[in-house]
Amino acid sequence: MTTLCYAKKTCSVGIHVLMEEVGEPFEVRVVDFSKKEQKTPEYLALNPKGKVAALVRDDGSVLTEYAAIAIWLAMTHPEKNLMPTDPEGFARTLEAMDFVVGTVHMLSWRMFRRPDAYTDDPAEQEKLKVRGKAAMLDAFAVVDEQIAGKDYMMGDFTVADTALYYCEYWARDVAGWDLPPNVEAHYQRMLTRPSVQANRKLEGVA
Ligand SMILES: N[C@@H](CCC(=O)N[C@@H](CS)C(=O)NCC(=O)O)C(=O)O
Repeated sequence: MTTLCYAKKTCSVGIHVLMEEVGEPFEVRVVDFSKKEQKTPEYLALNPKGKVAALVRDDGSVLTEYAAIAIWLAMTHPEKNLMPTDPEGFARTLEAMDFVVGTVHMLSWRMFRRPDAYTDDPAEQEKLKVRGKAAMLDAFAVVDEQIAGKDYMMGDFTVADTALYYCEYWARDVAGWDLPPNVEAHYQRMLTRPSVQANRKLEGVA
C-alpha cells in the first residue's frame, strides 16, 4: 500500500488532501519534527533529503518534491481531472502551483518560519521574519488577483488548489494572519471539500 510520509503543519498537508481526492487506499506515516524524526538515519535512508512529503509507492520506490508527487498523482488518476493534459492548460496549472510551492512556501514562509536556517544571529532572524511575512502577503496579493471571479485557481479544481490550501492554512490558522478577500473565499471553498475535512481531522483542527 502507498505510504505518505507526513508531518503536521507542513506542505505534506497539501499532498494528503490530494491523496484523499484520488481516493485510493493509503497509509500515513507521521514524521515527528519535534523529535527531529526527519533527520534520523532510518528516515534519511528512505528520503536522503530529510524532508516531507515523501510517497512510498506500491513498488517500494520513493517519490519526493511537491510538484512531482502532485503531477504523478494527477497523471495516474486521469479520471479525477486534477490537472489539464493539453499543453497550455498543463503549463498554466504548473505555473500556478509552482508559484505557490516555490515562492509563497519556500521563499516567503520559510524566511518567516525558519529564519534559523539562514542565520544564527537573533537580530537578523527577526528581520528575516518581517521580510518573510511581507513577501508572503505580497505573493498572496498576486494570487488574489489571479483568482478573482473564479472558484479555484484555474477555474476548475486542480492540483494547484491543494498547494494554495496548505499555504492558506499556515498563514491563516497557524500564523493568524488575515488573507486577502479572494484568497479567503478560496480557503472557505476548500473547507467544504471532504478531502480537506479529512486532513483537518488528521491535523486535529476539524
Ligand atoms: N522542495 C520540497 C520542499 C519540502 C520541504 O521543505 N518540506 C519541509 C516541510 S514544509 C520539511 O520537510 N522540512 C524539514 C526540515 O527542513 O528539516 C517540496 O517541494 O516538496
